[in-house]
Amino acid sequence: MKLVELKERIQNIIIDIDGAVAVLTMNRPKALNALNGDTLGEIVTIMDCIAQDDSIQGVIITAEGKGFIAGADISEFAPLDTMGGRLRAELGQKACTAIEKLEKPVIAAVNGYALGGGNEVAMACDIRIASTKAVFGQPEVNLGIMPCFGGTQRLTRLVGYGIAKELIFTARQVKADEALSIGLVNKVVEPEELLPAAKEMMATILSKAPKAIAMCKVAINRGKEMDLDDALELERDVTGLLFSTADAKEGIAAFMEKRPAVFTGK
Ligand code: CO8
Repeated sequence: MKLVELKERIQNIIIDIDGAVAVLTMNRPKALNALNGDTLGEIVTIMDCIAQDDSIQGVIITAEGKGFIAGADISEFAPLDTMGGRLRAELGQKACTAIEKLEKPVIAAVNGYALGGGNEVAMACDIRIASTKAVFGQPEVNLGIMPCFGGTQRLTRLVGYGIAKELIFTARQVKADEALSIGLVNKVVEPEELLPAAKEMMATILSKAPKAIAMCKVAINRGKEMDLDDALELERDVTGLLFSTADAKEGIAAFMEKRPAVFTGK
């Protein structure tokens, strides 16, 4: 199914298609876009659809209102028992993993509160651009629970053990500038510049060969879970695959002929 056909079936996320870019706007502003079960399922459905839709080459995730995503929807927690809590964690992990594993670039344009599951969604994206109004944190211990949409793992990989433990143990919220200084975000811009900055960066990425970007994503994401020898072998293997693509032939020929490359995604 094409993404455009999915639009009407999705309740909590606005899907805009801007050329080859899907702009996904989280849209439960009255709850600061908190992730209820339905929204998590919608993220999985959208990512599955984008994976199959050749007309979409990149994704930007942003939000309506003053929140990016203020976490999982706490109003759904009270009835959860042991298995219910585990299943909800699994669903949140599934949504974040679907973003991370999508073999297309995903940029989070973080406009406000990115707390708990919201920070976890942002961290599953490849690149994070924050507005000066963005606030990040993992407040789960305030609720007697813990980050469980991948936060204990992805935050640690992004900012290191010491800072990840401090932020998770204290539930301290960090503003955009600090998020930049600890490597949690790539860039900070004024609020009105947020979407343009995300689109501009995406346009730069999409001007490159799509399969090369996809294989870079695979090598970086899979490689970080491997020892160096295995990761380097993966890097060699996916490099070999790229040499079979028309875009690699075009890119190399264009360089030799001193002309701009015209990539087709093949
Ligand atoms: N879930 C549900 N509703 C929320 C959430 C949320 N996470 N966050 C905000 N809301 C709602 C508020 O209840 C409020 O609703 P209403 O107007 O009906 O009262 C509305 O959004 C606006 O919020 P506030 O009035 O609180 O706005 P403020 O500007 O005063 O405060 C904050 C903003 C600081 C973001 C504050 O709303 C807050 O602290 N929210 C909760 C943040 C949080 O703790 N998030 C982590 C949740 S846990 C998680 O994400 C991962 C664990 C998942 C475990 C799941 C497996 C079991």
